[in-house]
Amino acid sequence: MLKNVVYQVYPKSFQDNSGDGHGDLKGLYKRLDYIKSLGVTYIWITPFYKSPQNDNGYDVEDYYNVDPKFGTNQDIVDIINRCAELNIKVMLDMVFNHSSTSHEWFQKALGGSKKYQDYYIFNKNKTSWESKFGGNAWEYVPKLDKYYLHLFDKSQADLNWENPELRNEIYRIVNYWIDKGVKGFRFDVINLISKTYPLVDGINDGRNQYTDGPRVHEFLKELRHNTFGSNIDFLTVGEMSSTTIQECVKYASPTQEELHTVFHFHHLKTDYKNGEKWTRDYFDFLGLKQILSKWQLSMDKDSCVDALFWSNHDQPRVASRFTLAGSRQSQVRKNKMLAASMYLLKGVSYIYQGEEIGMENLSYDSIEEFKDIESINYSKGKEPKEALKILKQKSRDNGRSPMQWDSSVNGGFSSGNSWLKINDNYREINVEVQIDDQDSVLNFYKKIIDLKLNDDIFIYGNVAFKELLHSKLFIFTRQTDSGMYTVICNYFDEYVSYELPKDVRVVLSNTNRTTISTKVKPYELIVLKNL
Ligand code: TEU
Repeated sequence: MLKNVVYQVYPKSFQDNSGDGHGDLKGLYKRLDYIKSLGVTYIWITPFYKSPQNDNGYDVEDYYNVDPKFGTNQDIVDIINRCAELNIKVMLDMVFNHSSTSHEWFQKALGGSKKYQDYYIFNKNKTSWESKFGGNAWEYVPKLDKYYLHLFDKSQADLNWENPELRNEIYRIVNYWIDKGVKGFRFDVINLISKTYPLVDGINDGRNQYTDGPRVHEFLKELRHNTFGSNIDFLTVGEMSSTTIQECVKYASPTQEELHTVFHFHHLKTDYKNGEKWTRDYFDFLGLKQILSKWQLSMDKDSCVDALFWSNHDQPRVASRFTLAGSRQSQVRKNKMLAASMYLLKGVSYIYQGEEIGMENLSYDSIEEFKDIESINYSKGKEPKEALKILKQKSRDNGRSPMQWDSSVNGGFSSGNSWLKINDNYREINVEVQIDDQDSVLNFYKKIIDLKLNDDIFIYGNVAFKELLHSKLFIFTRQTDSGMYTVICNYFDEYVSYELPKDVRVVLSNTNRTTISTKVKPYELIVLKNL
C-alpha cells in the first residue's frame, strides 16, 4: 500500500470542456494523459454526484448519478476505463456523514415518512452544538415540530448511522461504484458519523459529543466488511475532523480492518492564532516539526500508514502559507523544498491539483469574488476590508481557483466565463511553461513521485528526526538495511550554518548543489545519501 501516490482532482476547477465556465468530467478525461505523466498511481476525484452545489458537491442529492453540470454516468465510466488502460486507479469521494436536504430520503422525511425520518437525526429539542460553517447545528421544521441536525450547512442534514437500514443503503452505494471499477474511496468527515446519545449539550461547540463517537469503529468495520473487505488492490482514506493519534491508530490499523490511511489536520493548524481559523498569523515552525514528527513516529510504531498532504480543496495554497512570500525564483525554490519535506516522509502522498506547479493564494480585491459557503458565512456582518484580508489568507477558495494550464484566456481552463476567477499570476505559473523546463516545480514533483514509488528506502525506510529544536532547519532520515538518506530543509530566507554529515553524496537539491559545505542556503533542500 505504501507504493502509492494519489493526485487529487477537484473537477469543478480542473478542466472545462463544455465552455460553460464549470469544469466537467469530459474535461478531466482530456487531461488524463497529463496526470499519467506525473507518474501517480491513483486519482481521487472529489464529488461530482447530483447536487444543488451549495457546498460544491459535498451536499449530495443522488449518490448514484453524475450531476449534469459535470456530465453523465457514461463520462465517469469512460474515465475509469481510460485510467485502467493508463494503469491509474480511481478513488471516489463519499460523503456519508450527511446528505443534501434535496435528497429524496430527506424529502420523504419532510413529507411525514417515519421510515425516512429515521435516516436522519430529528429531535424534539436542540442542543447547543455549533455548525462547522457557523451558527447553531439544528434547524427547526415547523411541520414536524422537530429539529434536524446539520453539522455543516443547513442544506446538509446528518445521516443516522444508528439505523441499520441506512447503513445498508450506504453499502449498496459503495458497492455500486466498486462494480464500476473504482479501487478506492476518500470518506468525508468519517469520524463524525457516530453521535453520543442521549443528545445533550457538550463542551464549547459540542464536538466532543460526536467526534470519534462511541460506535464509529464498529460502523467502519461493518462498512468495510460489507464492501471492499480485504481486497488488497484497494486504498481508502478517511478524512478526520479534530481527531487524536490514539483514534487514528485504530482507524488505520492494519489489523482492525477499518481504513487504510487517514487525513489528520493538526499540521495545517500551525498558522491558526490560538487555534482559531479566522485569524492571520505566521506559521509556527517548531510546532509544525513537532506535529509532523509525532504523527509519523506514532503511526509507524503501530504499523499504520500515514497520509501525507500539504493541501486540498479546503486549504489555502502551501506556497503562500508555510514560508514568507518572495520573488518568483525563491517561490520555485521553496515549493521544491516544501514538496520534499512532506512527501519524502513515510506514507502515501496525496498531491492536490495545481500544487505540482506551485499555484498560490488568490489575488482578489473584493469579498464578492469569493464563492465558498464557509467564506460567505464568515464574512457576513464583518467589516469588508478586514474580512478580505482574512479571506485572502484563509478562504477555501484559495485552493479552488481554476487550474492554470497555459497563458491563454482563463489559463486554458475554460473558454467561457469561469465560475471562480483565475489567479492573476496564471501567465507566469502554468503547466505549459513548466513542462519543458527541467528546473520547474512540475519536473521536481515528478522526481519526488518517482522516488516515492521506486526507491525502497523512501518507500519503506524507517523515519527518524534530528534537531527538532533547531529554529530554521527541518531534518529527517530514512533508512533500511541497504542504505540511508538525510533530508535537510531550510524553511527560512537566510543562510544557516550547519555541519552536514560526512561520507555522503548529494542526490537531490533545489539549488543545483553538488558539494557539501557548512552553510545551508535560503530555502534550500538537500538530500544526502550515505556512501
Ligand atoms: O471538510 C471537512 C471540514 O470540516 C473542513 O475541511 C472544513 O471544510 C474547514 O476546514 C472548516 O474550516 C469536508 C470537505 O472536504 C469539505 O469540502 C466539505 O465542505 C465538508 O467536509 C462538508 O462535507
